[in-house]
Amino acid sequence: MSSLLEKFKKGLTKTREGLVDEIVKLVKNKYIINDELLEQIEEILISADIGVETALDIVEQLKQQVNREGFQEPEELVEVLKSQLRAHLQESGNGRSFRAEDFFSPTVKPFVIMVVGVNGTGKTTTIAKLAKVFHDREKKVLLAAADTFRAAASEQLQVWAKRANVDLVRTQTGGDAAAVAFDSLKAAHARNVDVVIVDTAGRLHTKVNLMDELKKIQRVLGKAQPEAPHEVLLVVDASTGQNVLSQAERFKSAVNVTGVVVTKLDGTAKGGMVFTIQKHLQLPVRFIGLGEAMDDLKPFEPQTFVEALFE
Ligand SMILES: Nc1nc2c(ncn2[C@@H]2O[C@H](COP(=O)(O)OP(=O)(O)OP(=O)(O)O)[C@@H](O)[C@H]2O)c(=O)[nH]1
Ligand SMILES: [Mg+2]
Repeated sequence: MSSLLEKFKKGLTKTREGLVDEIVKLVKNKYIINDELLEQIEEILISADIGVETALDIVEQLKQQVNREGFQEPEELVEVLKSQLRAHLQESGNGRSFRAEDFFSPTVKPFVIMVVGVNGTGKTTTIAKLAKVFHDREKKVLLAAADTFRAAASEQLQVWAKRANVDLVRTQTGGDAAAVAFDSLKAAHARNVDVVIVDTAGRLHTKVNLMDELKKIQRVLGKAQPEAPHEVLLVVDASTGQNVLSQAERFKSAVNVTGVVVTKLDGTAKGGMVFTIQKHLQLPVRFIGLGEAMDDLKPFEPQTFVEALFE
């Protein structure tokens, strides 16, 4: 078995227990496939945060397939469900397949990544994890501590930078976040840096002035280097619930979000969130967080994700 599958399986234990194990338990105790059974499956899907619309969609397709192919045994539904879930993940998310290989071997230099999201979702740790992967691939990385808002934020990033063995540009708390972003790109050009990752302060998506600051950071990066930032990653906590949609819409309208990182999947049974994001946001999930350790951030692979839930 591939190590990625192993990692996904371990990190998705809670979602597997709350979703697939529940459904398997349910169908084992039933003798016929009827509306009641399908409704119960629907409820389980919704409770795993797959989203009402997607859950209804999946159950409708289950129904059609049952009628078409004449399934009799409730247990036969599990395989059908698996292929439905796989199809849903692959069809959505903008249809673009994400190749981590390309992401970690960028052709532009410096490759500029800006990381945004509400408070505490895991932005700074995600940056550290990404920095380590780039560093391990012998890319020269520079981190920009453009979270000048929270006291101790840049110290936190400094600790991570040391651990990942990469450089950092910072200023004092309360300093100008956009200036840090600008300076980091200037430094990157001067120091022949391959990858710049810009950390930003966590902010409530409803705070207009803070969202304006993000716009400014994005604009300033573009001034220091045309086309930058090349990636704007929105980091969301997997346990957020359906509120993730309004969060993401606000961030999308402020900055040019290119992809999503779903963190803390290891801590929740609500990993169905990934389906919600791919379906409703027209944004690809790029990475998922499966724990707090440095190598717990993994590229999102729909196929492996579904496989891990069913094994
Ligand atoms: N279990 C688990 N914890 C995670 C994961 N990602 C981040 N965390 C934890 O979430 C907490 C917050 O992480 P930070 O990286 O500081 O979050 P942040 O978004 O930078 O927070 P602010 O800068 O305050 O907005 C830390 O305790 C992390 O260890 C994950 O995938 N799994
Ligand atoms: Mg942070």
